[in-house]
Amino acid sequence: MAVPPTGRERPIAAEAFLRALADHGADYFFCNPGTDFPPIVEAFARAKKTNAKVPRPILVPHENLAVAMAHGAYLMNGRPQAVMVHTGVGTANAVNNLINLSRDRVPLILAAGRTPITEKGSFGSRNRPIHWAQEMFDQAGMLREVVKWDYELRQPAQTGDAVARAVEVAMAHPRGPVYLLLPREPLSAPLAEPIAPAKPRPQAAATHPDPKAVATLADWIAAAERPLIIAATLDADAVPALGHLAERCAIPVVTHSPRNVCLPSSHAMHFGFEPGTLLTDADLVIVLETDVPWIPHLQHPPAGCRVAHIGEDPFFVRYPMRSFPSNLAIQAGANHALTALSAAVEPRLQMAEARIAARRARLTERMRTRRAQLAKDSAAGERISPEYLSRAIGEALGEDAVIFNEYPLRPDHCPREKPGTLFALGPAGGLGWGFGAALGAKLAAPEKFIVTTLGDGAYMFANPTVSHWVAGKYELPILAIVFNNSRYAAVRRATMSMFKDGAAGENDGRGLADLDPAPAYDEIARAQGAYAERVDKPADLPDALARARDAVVDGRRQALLNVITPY
Ligand SMILES: Cc1ncc(C[n+]2csc(CCOP(=O)(O)OP(=O)(O)O)c2C)c(N)n1
Repeated sequence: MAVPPTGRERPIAAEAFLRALADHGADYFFCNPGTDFPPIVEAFARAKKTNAKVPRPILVPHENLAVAMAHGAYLMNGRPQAVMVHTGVGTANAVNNLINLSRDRVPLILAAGRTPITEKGSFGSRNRPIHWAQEMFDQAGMLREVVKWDYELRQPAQTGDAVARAVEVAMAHPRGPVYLLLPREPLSAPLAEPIAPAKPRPQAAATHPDPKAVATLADWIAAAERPLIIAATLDADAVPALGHLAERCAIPVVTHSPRNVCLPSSHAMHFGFEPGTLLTDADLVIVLETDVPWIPHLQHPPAGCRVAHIGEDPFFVRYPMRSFPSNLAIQAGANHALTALSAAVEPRLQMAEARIAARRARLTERMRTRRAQLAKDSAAGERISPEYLSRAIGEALGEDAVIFNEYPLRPDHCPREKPGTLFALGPAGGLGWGFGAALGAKLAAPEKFIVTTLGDGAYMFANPTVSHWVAGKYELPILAIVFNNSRYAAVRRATMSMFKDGAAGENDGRGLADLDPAPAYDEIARAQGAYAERVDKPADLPDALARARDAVVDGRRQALLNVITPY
């Protein structure tokens, strides 16, 4: 049977699926197909003939990269994203970045085929040996912990409702991925009714804070001698609100494990990325959208210091263990919370102006020292240091470049003034994210100059052949900068932190961290059509960065710099 028994005059469920995704705002359909996809292929082919509204299909020959691309696209357009993969095996390949997206609260509809249910007798019944071995007792079981919802389509007529429900749950705050299983039989079944356009369901706005809790925190701010704000990730609309509160009350802000621009680098209260003595001397710490404000094993606020947590989920309820001290929790969108806090604190500041002025003077001095130290740390040396490379990137690429950093960029040395110009690997740290996220961002925001900074390890995790192929195929000119130290420095650091004096330390902690001999990453990229250079000397770096930028921005070519930076 080549076509459903009813023929082509009736739509099949796969057409309703694609149409519903498009109606609910998914612009792209990132996918890596298999034998579960024929109804999808048929639906796209029919849509082409009839001009039906469907997302743009983007074939990505590795699932992990497809999920990373969806993340990058979401960061640019804020809309729900769709990825579809092949049964359980494709799902398994997607789980690493799915964990990243889950912790980063990305509304992804991850769909997967399911091996045909029937062994014979139905349109779509099993017709390959793999259809037996690929069946799982609980395909969603492998990712249920990291999705908010999972569902298997059983009735073709329910397709539109299943997509609507998936999107509704994914977009509800805190956002996150959902999983929809699509067996071949219902997906290829004809529908009794024509496909009706779907109306996106209303989304709830971010919550407002409890006024009583805001008043309490405003009292604490007005009374504090050494307050500190720690932030990790903020929506762009909350950045000015944080800037205002920090400036008005002279509260230093530290971005611990930064995942986006929480405050412009030049802000007078931007005190970098390590809490240090600002934390250990504090009498009030405001933890703003931060899962890990400090590392308790290494440092902590002093006894008696008040700690307040603010966020849409200030308790990080899906983290199995998390025990930071807390005297107050405010569950709210960051923008609403900060705006309310600024308004509440203002009338309380009259009594505190002298204290604030003295603190501001102290902090201004501290900032002077900090900036002088940063300039020293990023000065050119005999070899390219990651600090020097980070500064050169910031200077060469301009303030509008959007950087996706998978670890190596030193944010202290690469100033970012505008919200939305730096994104970093999420808190779960699953490698193989940055290149894909940058490609997805370029797809969704073709007018932007998109850059990814990767360790050589992270570059290999990205499936470079797939990444360069996608960049070429879909004409996504982005710049990849590889911080090539021929090692997993993070693994070596971890070893040294525990066994510096052990046998592993005798080898400088290099066991299982050595990536020598480093492949010629520039040649690999060139073979796939990229503009590429290897850079060894500090003096050559600014011009090499400028040439690569021109290749991307003017030449509209993908580019890669293989920068040799021992660390
Ligand atoms: C999927 C996955 N596997 C392993 C790790 C553990 N890991 C964390 S950092 C790292 C090394 C990264 O190397 P590279 O990108 O070269 O950066 P460097 O550490 O040298 O700065 C590894 C293997 C991980 N985070 N994710």
